Amino acid sequence: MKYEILNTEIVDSIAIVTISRPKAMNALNTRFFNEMDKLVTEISNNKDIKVMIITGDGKAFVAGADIAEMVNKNGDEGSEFSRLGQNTFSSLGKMDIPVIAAINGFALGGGLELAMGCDFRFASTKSKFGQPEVSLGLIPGYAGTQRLPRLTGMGDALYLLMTADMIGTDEALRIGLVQKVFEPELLIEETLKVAKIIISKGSDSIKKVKQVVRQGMEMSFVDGEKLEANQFGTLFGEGNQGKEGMTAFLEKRKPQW
Ligand code: CO8
Repeated sequence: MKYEILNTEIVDSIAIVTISRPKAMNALNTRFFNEMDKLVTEISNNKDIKVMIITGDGKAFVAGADIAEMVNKNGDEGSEFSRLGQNTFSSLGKMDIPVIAAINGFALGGGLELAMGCDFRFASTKSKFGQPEVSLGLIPGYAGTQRLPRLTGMGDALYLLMTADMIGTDEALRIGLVQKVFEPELLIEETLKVAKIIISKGSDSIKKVKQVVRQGMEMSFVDGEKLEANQFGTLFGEGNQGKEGMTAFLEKRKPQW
């Protein structure tokens, strides 16, 4: 597939994916979802790529689902479009590598839902966040009703979902929606720095942290503990990264992963 909306640049084993439909504020259409599905498969199959960063072109990260594409859909088509986006955003959480949102501007509706599907979020000081669906007579359809309360707690989530309030970075930091904020010109540079720190760690540990946290969020605490203990054990023993990491510490040298 030829990518029209997604531009990918590889920098030091890091895929920087830029959503580029700036005239429509990078609004998410069917083409975007088809491209993102293909790209997730490609990146997952490329063992040289260790981190994926998603950002936007222009003054928006993503200003939501494409309203012009949605307006004439019937109920079944609306549900289908919802499931398409839910599956695409869930696939980011199933990738072995970390996926970081570098939010460069408006992250509204489906745009905030995309960012919430990533493992964590950095933002430029110019960013604005919101779930404006109720202003359109809609509700979020790409799992925003599920991810937002899990990230911020129910009160802040219901406040944002019911009021359609558009918040800035101070408030987004306060409620835990984003983890770090940078000046716009430093956003990608600083995100790359963090990506490189992650790459310097044991890759098996990073993969398992993601799996155990994400799967654990879907199960009971006790089942999550069992999952953790099982996965913890897989890192021990000859040939495993835990063995090398601990041995390197005791030998006062850097681990050779
Ligand atoms: N869809 C389609 N086009 C859009 C969208 C969008 N979400 N957002 C902006 N655009 C277009 C505008 O229509 C405009 O096009 P044109 O130049 O042809 O008139 C162009 O982008 C530039 O936008 P503005 O002129 O409005 O730019 P401003 O700087 O004045 O405002 C805003 C920027 C604040 C981002 C404003 O564009 C805005 O409010 N956009 C809509 C935000 C919104 O409501 N998003 C939620 C959409 S609904 C959603 O995401 C639901 C997700 C779940 C779907 C489930 C599937 C069924």
